[in-house]
Amino acid sequence: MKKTGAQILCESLLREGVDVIFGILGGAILPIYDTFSQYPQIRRILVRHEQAAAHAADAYARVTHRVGVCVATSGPGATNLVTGIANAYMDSSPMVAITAQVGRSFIGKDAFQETDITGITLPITKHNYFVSDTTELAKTVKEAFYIANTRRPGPVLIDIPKDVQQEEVEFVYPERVDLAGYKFVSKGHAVQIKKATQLINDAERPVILAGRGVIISQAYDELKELAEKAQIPVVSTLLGIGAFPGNHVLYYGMMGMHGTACANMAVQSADLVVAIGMRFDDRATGNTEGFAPHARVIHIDIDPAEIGKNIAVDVPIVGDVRTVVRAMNREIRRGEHLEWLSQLDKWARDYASPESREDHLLLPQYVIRQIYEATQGDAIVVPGIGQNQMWAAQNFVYTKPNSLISSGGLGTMGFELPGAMGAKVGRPDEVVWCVAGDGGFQMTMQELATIVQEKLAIKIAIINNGYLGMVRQWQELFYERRYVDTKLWNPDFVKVAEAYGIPGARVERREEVVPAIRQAMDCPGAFLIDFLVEPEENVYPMVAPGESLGRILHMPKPAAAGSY
Ligand SMILES: Cc1ncc(C[n+]2csc(CCOP(=O)(O)OP(=O)(O)O)c2C)c(N)n1
Ligand SMILES: [Mg+2]
Repeated sequence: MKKTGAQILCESLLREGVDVIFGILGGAILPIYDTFSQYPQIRRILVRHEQAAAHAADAYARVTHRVGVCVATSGPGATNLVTGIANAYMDSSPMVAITAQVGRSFIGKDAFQETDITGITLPITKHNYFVSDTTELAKTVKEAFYIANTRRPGPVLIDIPKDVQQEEVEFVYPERVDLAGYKFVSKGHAVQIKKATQLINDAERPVILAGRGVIISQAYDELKELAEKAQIPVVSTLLGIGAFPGNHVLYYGMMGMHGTACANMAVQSADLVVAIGMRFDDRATGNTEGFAPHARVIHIDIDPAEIGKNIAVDVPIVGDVRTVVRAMNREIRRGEHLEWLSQLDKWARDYASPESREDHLLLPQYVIRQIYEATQGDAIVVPGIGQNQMWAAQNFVYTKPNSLISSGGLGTMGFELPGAMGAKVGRPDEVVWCVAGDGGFQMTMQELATIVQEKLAIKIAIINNGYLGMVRQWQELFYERRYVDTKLWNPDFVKVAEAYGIPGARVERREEVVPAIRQAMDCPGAFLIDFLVEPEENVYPMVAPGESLGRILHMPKPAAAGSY
């Protein structure tokens, strides 16, 4: 049967199981949007800026493990997606971005709103397509979805000229994809698995580094079995938070620049590092020269390009984390490591966070802690970038799998609000808390309109320190307190929310924190709380950039009894 390119796209999306798209339209994409009206099965979320469409699709993908779809018109619409696509690429999030292009006869003529978006996004997409032949469109969509969500997930862009959207051709949806050269192994090499299990069985001070790969492959049970059976302590990267229960006795927190002192000391003292689905990002490893100096390294990752990229590896295993760890568990002996674990427990006690230093102050750590207490961890937290993000990572206990959705690799301010939108659309039954920076919030706060229009009951906590806080912290520590352009004038965020029809509260004192969080939770719809926190509070512990993990700056004092 003959169909237009726009219909073929919609039919193909349906066959890929797409039930929601995030986007905003324009001239070149009008045929597609016009056709969307015939497909009410596909929910359209009308955003206010394309960056938000990409972040929302990205977060939707992270919470559902399905491909998130964003749509933009040609030219500025497409270029506005770029940051969001790069964000998804850095954090291995499966996404398909659909952009419109000017008609084929206009290409190369600097036509109105013509941009070479496939050229622009080449380094930040897993793959991209320019559809020059309408008969190729169905096959292209099939491949795009396959590529986006197999092997190491990532964004794929499809650029569709306006006249391709309008042209009628025969529609046949391919049954399968046939991509020569796109191969991957899930199983992991048996000999390597054997070597790894031997190292684990023989280790005295092993530590597991859990990354986002554990979450992507949903290897929660397998990781737990490995850790429990062999009694191996687990630390995680920022994006690995939620791979292992945050309240488990074997969990020692996040490693890296703002990781717990205990986690970093564990890595530095270990005789075996078992890195699972993580890529040794510099924020996680510190200076690679001094990284885990006494340890052999096992690295399990689906992407062979990650092996040996930043850290020399003794036993590489390329494969799907879940499949590999499952195979390893069959050969792992029961272990004990009593001495090692009691050493870690001692470090955890001695270097616990001294958040309670001054009880009368409104400290950001306290705010996050109270959000945790109020939700009991039964929530998805979507922070921004900077101090708020680190406090959200450190002070909320992520007991549920995949409950922290954060921009890690790109560190994109403004991710928080659209990210929370995508999370809520993907998991409508979950409580979603957006923990925003006052700076980052202003980068995408136009999306309050989308939240209202789409009736998304998101709870927003602005950690308002009046600063681009993390940058200010670096100025304080490394630029002799020269606060160049980090002080922010802010609007009254409660009034901003009110203008959009969202109720809110301003919190200036510690006693007001809990009642405000309660009020937000009791409110059936969206709610915004503006927490005016201590302006110059810093994130500790900290490993200064360029230092190795063992050199923990401002190691906090041992916690006073009865903190919080
Ligand atoms: C789009 C973007 N621009 C600039 C930066 C650099 N940057 C990192 S953290 C930060 C400050 C963030 O301020 P705010 O959102 O208020 O969060 P806070 O650190 O105060 O919690 C900046 C400017 C960034 N990460 N992203
Ligand atoms: Mg701030």
